[in-house]
Amino acid sequence: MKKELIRKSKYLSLVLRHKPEAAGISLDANGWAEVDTLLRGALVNGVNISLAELLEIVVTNEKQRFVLDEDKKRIRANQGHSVEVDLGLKECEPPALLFHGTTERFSTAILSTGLNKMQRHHVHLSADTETAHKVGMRRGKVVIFAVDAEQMRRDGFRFYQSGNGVWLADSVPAGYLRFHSPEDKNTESDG
Ligand code: HQG
Repeated sequence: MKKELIRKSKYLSLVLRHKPEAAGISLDANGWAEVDTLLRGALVNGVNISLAELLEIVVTNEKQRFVLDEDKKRIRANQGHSVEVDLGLKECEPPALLFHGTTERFSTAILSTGLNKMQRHHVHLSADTETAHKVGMRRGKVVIFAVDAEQMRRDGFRFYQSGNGVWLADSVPAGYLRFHSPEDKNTESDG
């Protein structure tokens, strides 16, 4: 994606996940914003996004962060919110192992209190270590945890999948975590 579009995409993430007020708008209970209102609000706040650019961002975003409704009049973020919205996520059965990438400096805390959702609605997990690695890299030296999703399910924990395929959980207690070393046998991506 072009640099300029990436900048606009980041702004849309900010507005649609965390700070709708940055574009002078509010989201409905399910996280939707009217496209017209959003683009007008963004412009007033100094960010000029054309309708064509917005559509291009939705289609080409490498993580499919945004989705339009059927008549393309409303847009929302698929996941990652800190503002209170109900995405209507359905419970799904995860693969036996899921992964979480983070940074070394958080690992002691994580091993003692488990994975917590922090500012977001859920703990974010992936089915492959490659994605976990990318997520962890954002913060420094990467550490990947393997999550025993199979045992968690048996113990009654719920999992959800966002519209763009991110696995979500309310929390992961430390007992279901172990360090994943690159030599370990992996699922899909390395297999
Ligand atoms: C850590 C991006 C200390 C957790 C990414 C993470 C992802 C703890 C940070 C998506 C902890 C929260 C989500 C504990 C968790 N003690 N630290 N007990 N429990 N943490 O950004 O998973 O580009 O909210 O390990 O690519 O890093 O925005 O979560 O490091 O998919 O679409 O607390 O955000 O996607 O950070 O990233 P985040 P995340 P987008």
